[in-house]
Amino acid sequence: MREGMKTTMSGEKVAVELCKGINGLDKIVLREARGSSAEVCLYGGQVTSWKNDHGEELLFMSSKAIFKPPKAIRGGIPICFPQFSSHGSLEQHGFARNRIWSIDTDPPPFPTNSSNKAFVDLILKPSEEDMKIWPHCYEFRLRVSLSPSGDLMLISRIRNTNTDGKPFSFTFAYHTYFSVSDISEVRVEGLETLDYLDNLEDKKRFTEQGDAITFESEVDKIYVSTPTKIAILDHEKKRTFVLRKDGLPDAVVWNPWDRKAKAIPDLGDDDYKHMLCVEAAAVEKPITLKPGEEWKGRQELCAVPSSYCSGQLDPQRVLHG
Ligand code: TA6
Repeated sequence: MREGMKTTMSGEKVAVELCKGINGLDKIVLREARGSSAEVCLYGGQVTSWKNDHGEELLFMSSKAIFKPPKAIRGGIPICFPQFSSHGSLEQHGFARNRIWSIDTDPPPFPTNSSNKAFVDLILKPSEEDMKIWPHCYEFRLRVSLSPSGDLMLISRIRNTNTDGKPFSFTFAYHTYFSVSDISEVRVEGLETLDYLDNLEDKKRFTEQGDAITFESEVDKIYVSTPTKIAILDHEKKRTFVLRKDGLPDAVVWNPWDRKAKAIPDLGDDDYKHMLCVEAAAVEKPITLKPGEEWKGRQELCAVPSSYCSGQLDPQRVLHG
């Protein structure tokens, strides 16, 4: 039996398994024959683990993450909807990550690679409580899939199902926490020379310098109109994460660094050294849907070996390969 694949009594390989996770929270485990896996918690519709075929965890999970509603799980890929950041009556990053999602037993036909069995379709609709704080009807369908080569894909489809003819607008992010060996030896390629809104400077607009981004202190930037591919290079691991995105024009880059990390109760004091958030997002220009209209936002993550010596890795090859 291949490592990582469970088999039923009849010897059938299990690519999708519903089971109990931390604190009894329902989770789905996706497994691929070569050994890669992913876990999706129904609470938050949140990917909480993504492992390669050597069983190495590729996403960061805080050492103090609280797997207990109503607190969002700090790590993996929280979903920020219907708003990114905090303004108005909604809580920071909206409420999708604080809700129990359901398995979608009747998903619309998704164009899918028929050989790929390791996927799950989830759905979130507003409760009566939600309608009080965000008075709109919607169907949020999320497909999480693991490719045979271990790539992780999230496709969100959000449809306005208002019957009162009213459009709604929202902002969105896949708040992805990448696991890195040492933040001071990580580079991000693909955001050079772009404009960004700096959350540490009252969201003032700046232009990024012309070289790869490196990290020596707290960073909290919303890059706008970004390319479809972004690379995150981990020196020590000789590993590059490639993030590909569609329908998500912006990218948020966040590391709290030491002082802010100490101020976040569900983040270990030293956790900042081993995490980097690079978030495919739609923030600068909210998305507006009329009743019946649907928006789709896709992100695909893969982890490739990289020979990381500054300047020796051809970013164009990584980004356009
Ligand atoms: O994505 C960056 C950010 O907006 C930061 O400003 C910081 O607040 C981070 O999200 C974490 O937010 P959370 O609500 O998950 O603690």
